Amino acid sequence: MSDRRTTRTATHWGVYDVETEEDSIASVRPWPLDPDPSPLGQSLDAVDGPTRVQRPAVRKSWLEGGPGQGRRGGEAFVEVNWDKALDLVASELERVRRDHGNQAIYAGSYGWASAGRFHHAQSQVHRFMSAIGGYTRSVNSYSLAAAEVIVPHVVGHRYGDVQLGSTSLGVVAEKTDLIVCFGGIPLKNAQVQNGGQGQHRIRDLLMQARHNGCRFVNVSPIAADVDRELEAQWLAPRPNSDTAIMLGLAHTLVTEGLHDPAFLDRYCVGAAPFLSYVKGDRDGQPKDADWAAAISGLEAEELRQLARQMAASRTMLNVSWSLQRAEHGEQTFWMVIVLAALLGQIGLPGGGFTLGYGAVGSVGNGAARFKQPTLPPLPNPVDSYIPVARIADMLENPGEAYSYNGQQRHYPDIRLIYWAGGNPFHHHQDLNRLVEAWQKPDTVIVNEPFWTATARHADIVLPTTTPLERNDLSGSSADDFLVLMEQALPPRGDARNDYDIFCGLAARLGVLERFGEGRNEAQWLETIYETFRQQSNELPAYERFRSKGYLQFGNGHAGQVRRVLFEDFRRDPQANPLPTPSGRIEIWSERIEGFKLSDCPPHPAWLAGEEWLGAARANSFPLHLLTHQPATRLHSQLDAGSHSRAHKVRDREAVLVHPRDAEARGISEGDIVRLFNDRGACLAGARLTTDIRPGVICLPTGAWYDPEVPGQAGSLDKHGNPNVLTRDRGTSGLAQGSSAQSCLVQLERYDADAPPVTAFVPPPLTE
Ligand SMILES: Nc1nc2c(c(=O)[nH]1)N[C@H]1C(S)=C(S)[C@@H](COP(=O)(O)OP(=O)(O)OC[C@H]3O[C@@H](n4cnc5c(=O)[nH]c(N)nc54)[C@H](O)[C@@H]3O)O[C@H]1N2
Ligand SMILES: Nc1nc2c(c(=O)[nH]1)N[C@H]1C(S)=C(S)[C@@H](COP(=O)(O)OP(=O)(O)OC[C@H]3O[C@@H](n4cnc5c(=O)[nH]c(N)nc54)[C@H](O)[C@@H]3O)O[C@H]1N2
Ligand SMILES: [Mo]
Repeated sequence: MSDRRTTRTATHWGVYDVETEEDSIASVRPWPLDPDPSPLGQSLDAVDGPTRVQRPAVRKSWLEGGPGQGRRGGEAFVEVNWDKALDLVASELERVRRDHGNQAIYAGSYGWASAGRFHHAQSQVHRFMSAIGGYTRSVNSYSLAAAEVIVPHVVGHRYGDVQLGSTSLGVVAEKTDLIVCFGGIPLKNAQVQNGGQGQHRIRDLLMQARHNGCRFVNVSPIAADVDRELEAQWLAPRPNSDTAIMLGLAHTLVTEGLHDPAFLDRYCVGAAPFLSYVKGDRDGQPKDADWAAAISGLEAEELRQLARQMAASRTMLNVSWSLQRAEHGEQTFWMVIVLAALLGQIGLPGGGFTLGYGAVGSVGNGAARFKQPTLPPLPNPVDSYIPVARIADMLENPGEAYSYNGQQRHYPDIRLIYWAGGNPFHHHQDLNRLVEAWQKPDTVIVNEPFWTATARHADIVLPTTTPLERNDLSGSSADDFLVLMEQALPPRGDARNDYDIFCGLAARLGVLERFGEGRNEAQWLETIYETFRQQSNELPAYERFRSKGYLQFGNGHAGQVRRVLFEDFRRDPQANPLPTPSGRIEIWSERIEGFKLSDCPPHPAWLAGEEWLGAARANSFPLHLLTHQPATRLHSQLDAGSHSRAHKVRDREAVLVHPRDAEARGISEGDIVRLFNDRGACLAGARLTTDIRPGVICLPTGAWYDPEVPGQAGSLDKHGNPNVLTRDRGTSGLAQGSSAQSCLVQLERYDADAPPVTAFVPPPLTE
């Protein structure tokens, strides 16, 4: 008897109709409303792989000897029943709270989790932790930390509001002559939007611009960062040199009288001292095109011409987020705003700057802005936080001082880590350092559907459902859709929803009423929807939404909103000042000057880093390693799924290498290669391409970390996780963001017998 049925689910990369038969997936099809669906959905088949955590599991020596015993990452796990697992977790939470206080619990739990907004793991874990007295949290993101801190100093608004206010690509398509993209507009990234996206429209909007004659310039080490069909001019600089390039462009504008002094006068402060820096009045070094060419490896004449074209056109400047995920990453985002100010087109349709077209699917997508439903948070009684990417620093150095956005702060002493919905052994830099730092706390608890590297480095692993095993609502405040997610499959193994896990813990700790408010899944979905509905009487009642299965805002015409960033400010800067101290764009920031940071001066500046092709370190490690977002998955999610695996090279992640660099090392297409530096080493599969600047290689993030000797720092990663190579240092004392894109390595052919990839084989389990 066949029992085929079709249900609808939503992911961060789109909406899919999932056909099931006998409780397993028969097919996955994009829903009909998406004009340009992402193939990532095919990897949903990973939900039935061997990597699923079937039952609660406790690391052997933790179970036998108690908190702090043994070593994380290499031991067998003992499977236990739910009652036992929840009792252990509850009593350990109780012990740590009593003996060390709630700030000793680190539950920042950074990560992307699932698109569903009720079962959103971070919302769940944070609500639960607040209910039991609070936790140390994290601030800012791996994505954008430097931007999140610098942008408010420059234009006053929160970074997220600047992003939501980005000039619509529909306006660009009509008005822009020239779009200069530092780091491109990678369509591989626009597949994704946190919370989901009903329609992928970025490709179409960019094609409209091209058809209307807009010219694209791709300033990036990788040609494919702008889609071929857009016929971009490709300028391939050394990575991390963008601030110097922009300064060189600024110099040409100013010395040739092509800039807009009236704009600087009326809308900015601090132009004079900045321009004196550009001209080299103080240090004797004009930041001219020749200077920028020597740093970036581009041609000086190319830069001069580009500056002249920019001044002669309606020009949009775009920066990819990767530019600020680097040493001194604050400078590139500050500088692009200043370069746009020199051109004087900020606030004009199709001119100015955008911080991240293409980085995710929503930037410039012209969506109506509804605040999406969320599980209501509870106030966190503990005021303790770290900048998110400083986790290893925190674990290693409790009590130590560090600077962050003008403050002197101290790291808390963490005794217990609780993670739900993220994968630090994917996302953090210098994993060999993390393997050690992660041994410090007494206890690590992880809720996970899969045996990820983070689950393997836990003491207690609680198996959770995937979105296909529950009902939910998906939506993003930057998208035009709200989608009902239907349960397609029964829970796998003994998996439970994060919500039910936290209800079980809350009951044991006496806060069930406060955490769960007596509601089940169905009641929460309705409650959350009803709260969402209060923002507009345009929105239908819950039952109507449920029977249709989705909502589309903007009267069915998605993506029609025409925004122009800072249009009001430009029209009348007195009536609509920016919320900066001066009310204007701060080319010079007195606030930042007051912070007295050697690595973040009061105006944007070129500061050479320790790890780029111009650094002394390049003598030992001559290749710049970029670790961009994977085209074939979202971060580490569903790496075991069919779509991600189909793109590996002999089971390893593919590293892009220029034929010239390959030839010098005797490497051919498809060879297994070893990437290494003084922090670590990994294997990968060579993919040769002239689409990358020589001297630069690129290994995408997200191949599951797979050390030859689990639990041992410095062990060879067999699979191709680039974070065994990346540096774990803050962007600067201002933002302390991730600087993953500043990384030098060496590369060689791997002639030994390559050890098989075991990332998708669960750790040893006993009863
Ligand atoms: N070298 C380098 N490193 C980087 C970057 C880079 O550019 N270079 N980029 C960084 C960036 S921008 C980011 S955002 C991070 C991303 O890092 P993460 O967001 O941590 O990566 P994900 O793989 O999305 O991890 C999500 C985890 O949640 C789990 N999960 C999914 N649904 C559920 C659920 O319902 N419940 C529970 N409990 N778990 C669930 C998934 O199985 C997965 O393990 O990586 C960062 N790391
Ligand atoms: N398919 C897919 N899409 C995603 C994600 C994913 O995991 N998979 N993750 C999402 C997330 S969490 C985020 S934060 C965004 C991130 O969005 P971004 O940070 O913009 O993405 P990246 O892919 O890291 O970088 C884009 C390109 O920048 C170029 N680049 C790197 N360094 C430099 C440099 O120094 N100078 C110049 N000029 N170019 C440089 C690289 O060639 C790279 O391909 O992507 C989102 N989209
Ligand atoms: Mo991100």
